[in-house]
Amino acid sequence: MPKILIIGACGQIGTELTQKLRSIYGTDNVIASDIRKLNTDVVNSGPFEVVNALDFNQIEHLVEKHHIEEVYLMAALLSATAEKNPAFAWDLNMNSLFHVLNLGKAKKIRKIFWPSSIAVFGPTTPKENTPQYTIMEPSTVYGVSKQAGERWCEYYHNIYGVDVRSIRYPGLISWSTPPGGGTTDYAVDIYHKALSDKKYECFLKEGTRMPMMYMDDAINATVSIMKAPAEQIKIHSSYNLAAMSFAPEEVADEIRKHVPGFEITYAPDFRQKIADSWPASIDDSRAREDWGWSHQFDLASMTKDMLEHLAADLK
Ligand code: AKB
Repeated sequence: MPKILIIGACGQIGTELTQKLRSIYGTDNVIASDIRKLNTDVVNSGPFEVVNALDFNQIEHLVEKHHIEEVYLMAALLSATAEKNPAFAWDLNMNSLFHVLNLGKAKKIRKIFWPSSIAVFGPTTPKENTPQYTIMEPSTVYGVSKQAGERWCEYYHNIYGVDVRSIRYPGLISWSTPPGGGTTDYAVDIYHKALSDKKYECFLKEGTRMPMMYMDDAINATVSIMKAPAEQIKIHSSYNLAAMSFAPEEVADEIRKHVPGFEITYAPDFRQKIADSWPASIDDSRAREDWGWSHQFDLASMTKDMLEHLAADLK
């Protein structure tokens, strides 16, 4: 069993990833860490350490103390928050990555997972069925940091032999963890508001189609790219990954099948410009061919599952 460190374990993906990895590899083999004890489930369900992802010495100390072999670096500022604090977003998103890559280069860890995003694409990228290799001119701080990060991952693999694996996540939707400052967050909020208020004011306008994925699928993809034999990983920047694409009115229509009378209104804000710069759909055939990725949830099955879980939580 590998000894694993998750940095940013209390965030939207980290919370569910921690539980999943603990169920696969054993609680004591998965060390969760974050800047603070932000999530009691994560903190109380196994070993937890407070760590600043910007402090190389702290990360190195944890790696040595727990004999860590694999690191999942989930700490990052997402697209909407990053636009409000560009300097800090660049610092956090890039330097935390360098720290972990440098531990790989020094052979102190064996394998790294680092998340990229559809934000690496920009307004000049083909919008439909966006290919793995295409024009990439991101127009957000977050996208620029993810694209630079991808280049560094590939460089560290090619020059220093670092085993780093990465996925370009679409918008992620989960019933159990709140989103953390992204442009796709409306697709989580809408389900909560459907049950509490029967109406939702969307910060994106009608017709804004974006690639999305249910968290269960995103976690399965993360676990399976990390488990894949090294020779199956042929892309060392980051893999396109897809499950479904929809616009706000399409989720609203699907929700209405379970919550009759649900209403959606639109009040686009600064996030509209970010959404407009991203793809509407993604070609993820390389992930499917190389390491056997396949998704389970579409809009209908995700909506049913989301509403069932959220309704049970309200009782
Ligand atoms: C965001 O909206 O910033 C994220 C992402 C697509 O990477 N969910």
